[in-house]
Amino acid sequence: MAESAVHVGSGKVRELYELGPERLLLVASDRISVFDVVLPTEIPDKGRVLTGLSAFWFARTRSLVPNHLLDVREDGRSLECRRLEMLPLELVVRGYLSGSGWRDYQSTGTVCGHALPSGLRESERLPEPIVTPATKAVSGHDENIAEAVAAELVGSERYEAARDVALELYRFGARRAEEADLILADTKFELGVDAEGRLVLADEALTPDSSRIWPADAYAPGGPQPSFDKQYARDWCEATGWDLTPPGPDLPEEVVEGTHARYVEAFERLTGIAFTRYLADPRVVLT
Ligand code: Q0N
Repeated sequence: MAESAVHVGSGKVRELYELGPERLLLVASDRISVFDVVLPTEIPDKGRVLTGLSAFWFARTRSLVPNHLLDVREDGRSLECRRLEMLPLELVVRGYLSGSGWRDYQSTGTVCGHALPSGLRESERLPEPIVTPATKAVSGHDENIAEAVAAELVGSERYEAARDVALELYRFGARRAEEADLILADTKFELGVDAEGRLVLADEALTPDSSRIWPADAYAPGGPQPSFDKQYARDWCEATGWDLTPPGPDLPEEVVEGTHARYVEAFERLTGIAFTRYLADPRVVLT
């Protein structure tokens, strides 16, 4: 008999359920958000791609940092996880200058207190990856904070350990992405603490939804880069003249199909595993 799962939270594209006092079930839907708005059209298999990628990275980074993954379910879109005490911050690692990092740099010459060389262009590779912590602001949007503020939030020893782990994970993912001719421009991690007081990687890890992934062959600093996974959908939405307020437009079949193909391609290039194998047996990513 299926155990009872009580719904305890929703993200834009994921749902969180409680499996008793010690475990959670993280379910990734096929919803897609574009310009921060969830579209009315779903991308088939998107939730499975993201779940499979997350599980793949959790399995391969266990020696760097323990994580919350307990099991992948047969549906391919659900992860059983250990319940943790979450740190009240997100660790964003940036290897390239993009998004809010680029905006901060343009106005202050720094990103979250990191002094950077002058004259950097948008999307340029940074001399070293940097960690820019953020908190969930009341608006629901993330707010960048200085590392000193993050250290006050969780204690400096805990913050420094979390920062070091995030940097190691980014380097691990960026190396693998490079081997797949992809650029992991930046990525976000969420960490928690287990009952024994150990730092544990949680949430999703190194997925297209928690990262900026760019095709390396089109990389051209000096402007924004196309997103490997969402660019078709973004371009199509923009071309409709949509004002970026909800609801977003419906996606036509060819854009759904093109976006689906990019997600599957990202999965296969990063994992080296055929997506059909994942569908047949999701646990294949754990081995
Ligand atoms: C937790 N969030 C924010 C799902 C993800 N292992 C854990 N233990 C306790 N709490 C959480 C986790 C995890 N992961 C993380 N909320 C609770 C991210 N959510 C947003 C909604 O979708």
